Amino acid sequence: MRKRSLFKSHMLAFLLVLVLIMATTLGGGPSVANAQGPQSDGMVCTGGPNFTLTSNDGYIGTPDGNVVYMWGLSSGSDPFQYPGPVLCVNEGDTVTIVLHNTLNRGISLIFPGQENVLANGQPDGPVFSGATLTSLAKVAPASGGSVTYSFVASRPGTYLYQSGTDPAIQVPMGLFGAIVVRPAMGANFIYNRGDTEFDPNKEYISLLSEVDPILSQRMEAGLSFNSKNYHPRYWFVNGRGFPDTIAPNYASWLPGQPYGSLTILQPWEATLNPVPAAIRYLSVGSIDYPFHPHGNNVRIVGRDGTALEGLPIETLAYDKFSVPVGPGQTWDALFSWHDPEAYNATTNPVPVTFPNILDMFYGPLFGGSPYLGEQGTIPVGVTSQNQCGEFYHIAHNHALYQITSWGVVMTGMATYTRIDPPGGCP
Ligand SMILES: [Cu+2]
Repeated sequence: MRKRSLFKSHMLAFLLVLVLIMATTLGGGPSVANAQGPQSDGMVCTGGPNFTLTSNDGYIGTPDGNVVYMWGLSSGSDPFQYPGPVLCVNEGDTVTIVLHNTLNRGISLIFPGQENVLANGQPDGPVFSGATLTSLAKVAPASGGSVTYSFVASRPGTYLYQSGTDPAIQVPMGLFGAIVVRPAMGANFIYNRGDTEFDPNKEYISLLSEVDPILSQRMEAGLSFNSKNYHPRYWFVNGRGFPDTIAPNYASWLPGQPYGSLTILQPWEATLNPVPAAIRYLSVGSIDYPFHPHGNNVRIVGRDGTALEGLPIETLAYDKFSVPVGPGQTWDALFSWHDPEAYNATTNPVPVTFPNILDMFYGPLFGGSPYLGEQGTIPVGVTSQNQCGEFYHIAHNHALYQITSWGVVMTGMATYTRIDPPGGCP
């Protein structure tokens, strides 16, 4: 959870007005400003350790203009959402998750990486009908059934929860989410290690997933589906395809897809901004996603709920250009953006001649200037530049056919990183 100072609240109110003006000017497209709601960017925690997850069906919007039928898990009586909420707990908590099932089939939850999971107070495990495996965990029966799962969150890190019943159907249909276990060392660390410290105001998550719209269509129609025919056409970060990924959390035009993934940073600086952001990568996909953060390497400090360390205190953390997030994996990364050249219009100008502004073509996210924190002249026919001369760069899956949406290119599993000038956007 974030703290907001009074000053920041005022700044947010001002930015909100700015966003509304921008949204009006731009015709209501996705806004990227960090100004909507109590937590417009970053990982949204649902606090525990006692949770109720309710399965619902609903619809998501995709960047090609399609609307796709999905299943999802919501907190308590919240409406349908995709993906499920991020469950945040502390190391050592006894976590209780009551699963309420409103779908017309039995479902269950498994918790990869958690040990000694109980279901209704009894050790959980695979369920058989005769010799046939019917579920990997105790089932909440169709149309109103419940199961209470519990476990002790004994190890800090990033984990998945997902359906353990007919998972080849139920996971791609949307029954999954993330669990974050905070270490005893503090909520500004990923693990109980000093070198996993991050800025708690810059905590991000990229939960990667995919959807086969034919599977969805057949589930909506009550038909069977042969998984041999599985063929995903949509790829998502936190349940959205680009450019919806850069819209704020809880964007009003994405009611079933509450989580954005725009990362907002300021340049690393030794005294003013020395602590990196955290980005937690997870995948429920069917193949590896080679996710490329751009702008800098990330520093990998954990994998699958395990700190990268030797004995006794040696770090095994390492820098990575591209993060190949495999099915079911989680990767914990630290990320800073550096400005080594420190180009400045007066003290350190870029040593090339810029093209004439009349020869340039650019969108509303470009500040019109190559210098961080400066805005150029607005050319004829352009109604706005960006907020304060901030930079944007892409962060995306490098399997480029997966930054599409049923063939529409430059959509799908991609998002942006936003670099504000030092001190933030005024
Ligand atoms: Cu790239």
